[in-house]
Amino acid sequence: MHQRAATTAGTGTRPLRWEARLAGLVAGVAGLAAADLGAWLLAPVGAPISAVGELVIDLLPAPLVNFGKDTLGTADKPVLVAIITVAVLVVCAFAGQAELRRRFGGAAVFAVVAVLGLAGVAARAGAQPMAYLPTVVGLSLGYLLLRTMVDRLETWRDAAAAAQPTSTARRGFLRLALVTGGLAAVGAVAGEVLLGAATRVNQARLRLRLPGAARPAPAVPAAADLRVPGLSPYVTPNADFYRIDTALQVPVIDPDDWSLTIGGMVEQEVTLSYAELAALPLVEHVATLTCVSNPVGGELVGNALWLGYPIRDLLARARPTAGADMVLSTSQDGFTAGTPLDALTDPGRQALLAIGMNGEPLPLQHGFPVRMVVPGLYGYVSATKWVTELKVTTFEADRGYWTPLGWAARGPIKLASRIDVPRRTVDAGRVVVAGVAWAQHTGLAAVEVQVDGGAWQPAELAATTGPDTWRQWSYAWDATSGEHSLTVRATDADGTVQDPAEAPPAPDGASGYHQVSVTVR
Ligand SMILES: Nc1nc2c(c(=O)[nH]1)N[C@H]1C(S)=C(S)[C@@H](COP(=O)(O)O)O[C@H]1N2
Ligand SMILES: [Mo]
Repeated sequence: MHQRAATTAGTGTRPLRWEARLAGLVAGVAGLAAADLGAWLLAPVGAPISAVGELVIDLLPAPLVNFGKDTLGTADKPVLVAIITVAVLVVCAFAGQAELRRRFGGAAVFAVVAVLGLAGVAARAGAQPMAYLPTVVGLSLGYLLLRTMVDRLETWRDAAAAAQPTSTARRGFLRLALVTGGLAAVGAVAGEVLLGAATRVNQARLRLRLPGAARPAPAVPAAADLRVPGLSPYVTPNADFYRIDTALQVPVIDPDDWSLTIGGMVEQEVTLSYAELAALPLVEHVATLTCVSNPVGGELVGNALWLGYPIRDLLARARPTAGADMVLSTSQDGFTAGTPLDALTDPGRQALLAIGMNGEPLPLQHGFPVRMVVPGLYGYVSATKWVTELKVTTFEADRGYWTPLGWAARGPIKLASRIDVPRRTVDAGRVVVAGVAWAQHTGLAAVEVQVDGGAWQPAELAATTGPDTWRQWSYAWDATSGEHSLTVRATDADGTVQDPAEAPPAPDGASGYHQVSVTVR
């Protein structure tokens, strides 16, 4: 460094050390901002600084952690995060200097920072592959910015070395550094705020204790699960439950801030807070949700135990007026669904304002803190997540989000069946063919399997909790070697046989039989 200073001084220039540090600092802030925003978008567990903070807490000796708690109280975490942030930015400033000294010198420093960040993320419970992306993207972006700024610094240095005017190069660098720095600072603040809210609500969710049900669902019969490898479980775990929504970013709603209003064509407007909802006598109900976009044989269907309050009881308080035939539910993010009023007031249908899913508060992406679940109707006309408003109205006056986009105003779920196993190659002999079939709210009477276009053979139907869920089915097939096709069809409890006519999902749900080709060895 002294040598460089001496030689550059000899050519009448300065080493630009502070400028390089500034570039490193700006690049570091930009990288952290990108990582935070990325984490907010993709996976909050992927936020590198707080992940490293947790790792540090884990690694610190307990007395030191307790000392921090005693002296700083609840400020211990923010203080730790601030220390780590400052440390990272100091290292980034040094990376700027290293990059100016030698190309990729800064990249090496950034790589070390990235490895630390990734180690923090890896140490976090439940870090999915997606969680590593924010750190990688953030630091890569940071390095690209650093390289761009150092390019300008080199132009400046070269101009100085050649005893040429440096003012243009200097201005070029400073403008770039200031603009980038300003944007990075705004991004960093935005990232902090958004991520902070997401994390806070996540923690509020984790602290929530679901109230017990006044009317618990009967235990799921063991015979509902045939336990065939590869067959969808009767109850879909939350982590595997399909997700469909129009939200670019999952709405983050603190239960304390949530309320629902029921208005429109009602005699009495009703408002409900989360605490009031949770204190009502709740019911449990197992129901299978299906997306209208699910293609024949598709995966956009899942079964869960829901905990909630019957919507009909809330509507009874509001007293819909004559002529109303639809409830337009609105989500905090603006999504709307139009549900037939009679499906919601029907005493025989458990349409719920749900707060629990499989024994947990709703996961954020499945509508936390409150969503609707209406057995028998596709999600787009019934299952509003993050619901904040119910407007009693008419199909004539109002339309749900998807209807103007070409989807049917009413969306009863179509009778359907799916083959889960086998899907490809099997050994000759006795092969278990198995899958799921659903006719929500009507119930199933039979499932049949056809091999190579032959006669329809009855499959065995597994048990269920009621007509609102799918059912597993299985069929023992004596497979002979060669190529075969397997087809499935269901019959509902009313005796209606599944529609063989192939239709695409739009406008009101796919139809046709699911068929798979299997190679038998
Ligand atoms: N707020 C909101 N709620 C929504 C949607 C949406 O886009 N936004 N999509 C609906 C659709 S199309 C379906 S199929 C279900 C899916 O619920 P899930 O993501 O919990 O599986 O949610 C419904 N509720
Ligand atoms: Mo859907």
